[in-house]
Amino acid sequence: MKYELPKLPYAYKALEPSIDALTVEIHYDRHHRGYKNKLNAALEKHPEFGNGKSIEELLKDINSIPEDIRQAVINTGGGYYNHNLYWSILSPTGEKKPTGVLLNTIETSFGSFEQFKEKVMNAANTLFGSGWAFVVVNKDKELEIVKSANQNSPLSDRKTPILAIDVWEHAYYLNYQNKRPDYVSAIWDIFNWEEIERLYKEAIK
Ligand code: MN3
Repeated sequence: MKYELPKLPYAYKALEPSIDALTVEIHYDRHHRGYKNKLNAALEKHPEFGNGKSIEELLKDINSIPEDIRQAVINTGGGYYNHNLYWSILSPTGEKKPTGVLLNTIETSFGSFEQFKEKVMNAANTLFGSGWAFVVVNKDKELEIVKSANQNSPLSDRKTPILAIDVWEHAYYLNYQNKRPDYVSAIWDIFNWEEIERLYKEAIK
């Protein structure tokens, strides 16, 4: 069984003006598809590890992956999973803010939604090089903001990501060039808080 590219749940241009259509197309159709293809290729050497396991299971138990393909799975499996998450938590029609239980937890943990937003943006803007800023649920079921280099997945650290900002240059460079903070700021207009809250509730079960 091979991992498949999830269908993008909106048109390439749907995330404009926060993310332009060409960036979404190249990011999804070349980068995301590329990770998926390379993950499947790496697992051909040890088919038993891809067989029937979800990508989440694979990344959570990364040390069980044979050493000769482990780094490839960290890179390409992480890339595949992180992008699945990224597209799923973006939406052209989202609310501007979370509601309900997630908003309550954010306010309790970070003081206010604005302070939370500030901290997430700071993580995304200060990550050196290529990587991600994530909001995760840790093993104590608390919210945490983490920076992650390359395609390393928080799942391999026993943390469940519920929100992700890709800060590799391929995620913004066509439109924003070197102005990463402008992209990091604009993405707040297109977060899919309904889906992020669903992931939160799933993670604290
Ligand atoms: Mn990317």
